Amino acid sequence: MSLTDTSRFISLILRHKPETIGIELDEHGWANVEELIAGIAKQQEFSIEMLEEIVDTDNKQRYSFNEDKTLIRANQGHSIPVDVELTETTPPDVLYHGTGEKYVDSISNKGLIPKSRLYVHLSKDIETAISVGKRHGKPVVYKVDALQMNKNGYKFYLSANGVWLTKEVPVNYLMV
Ligand code: HQG
Repeated sequence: MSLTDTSRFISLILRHKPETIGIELDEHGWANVEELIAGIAKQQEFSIEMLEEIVDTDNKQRYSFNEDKTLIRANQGHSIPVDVELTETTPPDVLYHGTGEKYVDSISNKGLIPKSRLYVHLSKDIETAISVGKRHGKPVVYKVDALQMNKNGYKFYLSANGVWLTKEVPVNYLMV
């Protein structure tokens, strides 16, 4: 497995299914580093050096170690209910959400919902939103009126790796 494939596997473990390798996350989403390495090493060659390289070089900086590197967690993107101690942050006036054309009808009815994840993911620039949208087919980018949402009491969080998160975006704050 390439490091990129292994990084995807780590995403699956740390965001969605730690049970795949028989480990658990704590309430803040932390996995024990030794357990993670031992669990992955049952399926493929794996070491602390490889894990460090993945964390350092990940193109979206998806993972963080704690200070003494005994614990590791994903910075965002979870489907399992963990509290990664996100900081509530005032958003820029406009944020972007990239999606696939196939979801547009449903989004026009229900607005943006987190579906399987804990939050709706928003980007600060259009380019990032386009690449997120491409994961779902022909990309469509919505502009989100974050200024007005924030004024109306919706909370926004900025993850450790720069992804903007909010619980939902009702239709009236969306512009194509
Ligand atoms: C769509 C990647 C129908 C939503 C990215 C999205 C991101 C609706 C899809 C992160 C809907 C869920 C998250 C509604 C929203 N009806 N569809 N009412 N509301 N949707 O993968 O935002 O590489 O769970 O638009 O970079 O695509 O994994 O969310 O298209 O930051 O680190 O439902 O995942 O990061 O898809 O991506 P996802 P996402 P990583």
